[in-house]
Amino acid sequence: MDNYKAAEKVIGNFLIDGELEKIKVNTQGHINSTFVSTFIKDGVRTKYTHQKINRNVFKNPKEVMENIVAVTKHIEEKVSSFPDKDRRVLKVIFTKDNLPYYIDEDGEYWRTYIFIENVNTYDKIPSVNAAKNLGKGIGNFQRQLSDFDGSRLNITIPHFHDMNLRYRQLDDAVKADVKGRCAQVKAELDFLYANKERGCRIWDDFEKGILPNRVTHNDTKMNNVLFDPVSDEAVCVIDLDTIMPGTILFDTGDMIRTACNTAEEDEKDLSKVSFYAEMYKSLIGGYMESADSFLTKEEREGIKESGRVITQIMAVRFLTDYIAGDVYYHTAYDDHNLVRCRTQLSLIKSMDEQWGDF
Ligand code: ADP
Ligand code: GN1
Ligand code: MG
Repeated sequence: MDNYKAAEKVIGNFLIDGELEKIKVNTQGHINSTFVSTFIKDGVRTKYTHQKINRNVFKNPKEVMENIVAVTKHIEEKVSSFPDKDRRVLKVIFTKDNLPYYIDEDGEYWRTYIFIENVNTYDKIPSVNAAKNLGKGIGNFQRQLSDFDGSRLNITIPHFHDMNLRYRQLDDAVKADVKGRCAQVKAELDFLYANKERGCRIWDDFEKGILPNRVTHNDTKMNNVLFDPVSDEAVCVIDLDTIMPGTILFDTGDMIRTACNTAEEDEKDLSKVSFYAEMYKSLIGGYMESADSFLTKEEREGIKESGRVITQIMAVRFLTDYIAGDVYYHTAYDDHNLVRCRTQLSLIKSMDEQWGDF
């Protein structure tokens, strides 16, 4: 069934008061199908986010929701004294059957959150102040979860940031070459294979226990963070599907990848893509304000490299998906995954040119 029609049908199963006024589509994420509804009750409008969980990516949506319910409850307690506590954590709306998800007639899993209003999301960092606040927000999020028992979490995507696995998936896609796209991406493949060993080090150090195992978000790209439109404070970290045990370097890496790029993730004009050193300094300054108290020496030493490694893993994953025929990420046009991969590679090259300067 068409996703919009399905959304219209499932919304009534959640515990929402009032009359449905409208439903809009949100296309910002690459994974789930997201809709925003507006309800009116006694003249007051309230918005909700409804998402069809991507079952190709999350094999067990029930376990995803168990994690989210547990983690949001934990954070809710941490932010309970804030005057704006309602926008500092995602609020799951349960179904009339008291479940955090609804299964539709096609077997698809849907969930509903309160839509957090009066916030900004960015695909590209707007200011050094926002960069600083993003760092602070991610550090804060890690701190809020520092006393959450990671063994309670379900593994929603096993080996999510395992670079060795991501290269094996690339190898498999290249061998199958189902769309005959490999000939076109020789330069990208050469670069990625030349950088393989360096890219695997963070995962390997995590597996060896050199990097501590903590509860991490694992998808801290900038548009998964909501900012206050006036102060630019990062008020809420969303998209909690991949919360799992990990190293904090997965999170520092993705915030660096997305906030320290002078262009968007899918910029076609590669001359616009470069590593934004000014943003980096501000981002890490902000991050340290929240995280300085708990980081180990090894974690601190790995932060800069984490930006390169997470950019690399995204390049590998985008290219794998391009070669495999665009089966994982949502794409808006034919070469979208290839464009995304090339942007990541340009960013890495720019990091390499500037890395020595700080
Ligand atoms: P995906 O996994 O597909 O990235 P997300 O959970 O990140 O899905 O949601 C996609 C987008 O929807 C986000 O980038 C954000 O703009 C918006 N969004 C999702 N949930 C909320 C919410 N509760 N309040 C406000 N905006 C939200
Ligand atoms: C996906 O869900 P979204 O769009 O926030 C992906 C991340 C990638 C990101 C690249 C579960 O994030 O791992 O970093 O795209 N999420 C999943 O933009 O694969
Ligand atoms: Mg997202």
